[in-house]
Amino acid sequence: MAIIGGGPAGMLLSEILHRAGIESVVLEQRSRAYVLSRIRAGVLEPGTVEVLRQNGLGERMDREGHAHDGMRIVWAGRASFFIDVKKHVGKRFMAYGQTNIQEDLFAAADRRKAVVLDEAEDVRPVDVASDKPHVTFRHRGASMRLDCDFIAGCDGFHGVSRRAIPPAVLREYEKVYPFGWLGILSETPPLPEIVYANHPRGFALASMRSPTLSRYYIQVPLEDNTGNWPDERFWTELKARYPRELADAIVTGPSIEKSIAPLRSYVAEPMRHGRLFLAGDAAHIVPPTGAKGLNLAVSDVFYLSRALEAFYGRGSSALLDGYSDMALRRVWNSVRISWWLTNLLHRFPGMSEFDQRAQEFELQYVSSSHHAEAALAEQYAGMPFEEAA
Ligand code: RFL
Ligand code: PHB
Repeated sequence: MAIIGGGPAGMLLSEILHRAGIESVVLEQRSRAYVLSRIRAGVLEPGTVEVLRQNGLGERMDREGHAHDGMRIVWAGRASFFIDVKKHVGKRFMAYGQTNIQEDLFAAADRRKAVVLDEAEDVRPVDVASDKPHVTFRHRGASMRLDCDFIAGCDGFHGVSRRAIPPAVLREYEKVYPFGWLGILSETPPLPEIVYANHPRGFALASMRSPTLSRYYIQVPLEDNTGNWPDERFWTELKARYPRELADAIVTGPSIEKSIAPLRSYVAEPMRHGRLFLAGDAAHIVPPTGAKGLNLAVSDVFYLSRALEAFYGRGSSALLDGYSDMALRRVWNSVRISWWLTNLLHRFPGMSEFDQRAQEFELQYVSSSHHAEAALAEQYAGMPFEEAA
């Protein structure tokens, strides 16, 4: 297997395949230090936690991660409400940073002496629709060619793999939102729960990485930049979006990371072309509101590795042939709930009084209906993986 991209999708695929006796080479364009410096996801669905545990990656997560029963939503001037995932789904999810998962994956790869070529340049999947695909690239100044049975495109939204699917075959579905999230990481104790806020000043989110590391986000205009947001201004704005008792409980301190991410929904179909299989952000992007991106990368990799194991173990291509459809069913569930939560919780520029009122009453409904809460809890926890059948 050639795996393009050494983010969580590519490294996890390589790990699971190795455990099944299938060898791979990972080609990553950045340095390891750069990959580890990206601060991203923090919330793991129960299914993701299970996949990591089953593949020998659960030890540190279970020690350092923080299990949660649900998440809280607050909105201007009203009482907050708790979406109880544990009660409705019987499972807990986990706050554990993507950076930690990436470290755990590199450590596991080092232990098995995996071939992970970083700073690989000009990586190109070639002849993906033939029986003899290969990948060309440059590494430490040398031109290289990697012949393989299959190519996994795990190179994120800006990667090259998706572009190897001919335009006549590729269908793209996209929605760009008119705002971004400004996120900060700070060495301060977090609030005990993950709390999403809808406020006239805009959306806010309180999350965590560890008992001493907090992650907060606020909605900002797309054209904004971090230079406009010295720490003091960030904390004042964040607190203004939470009710008094929560604002008072937020512990402030210097930020150790600050960045703005645009929000987008995007799906590429199909996720397979010939011997090329896409997984993770290479095939789809969701706005972070549902905390789904990394979890989808893990479910894609779960389906793809299972299909490859069936191919090499039993000579059956049925799961490889069904990979795109099966992965996309789960992808669209997460795309839909992320879009819905984004609409529910943000203030959109140009929102009419009607839109505003409809949003308020939708929040009212979710907070007062057992059925609405159960539906949100089920989707926040993530739909179960499909059987191989
Ligand atoms: P990645 O992580 O982008 O990794 C792709 C890797 O491919 C490399 N690459 C190439 N390599 C070789 N040749 C090329 N031409 C290449 N082009 C790119 C890149 O350097 C990189 O190392 O994709 P992957 O592995 O699919 O993983 C996806 C996740 O990273 C992403 O979905 C999540 O971070 C999204 N996300 C969240 N997901 C969750 O499940 N829960 C969350 O709480 C959550 N919060 C978030 C998020 C993403 C955020 N940002 C900044 C986008 C919060 C934020 C703010
Ligand atoms: C995070 O902790 O980074 C986080 C939590 C929940 C989200 C998105 C990001 O919906």
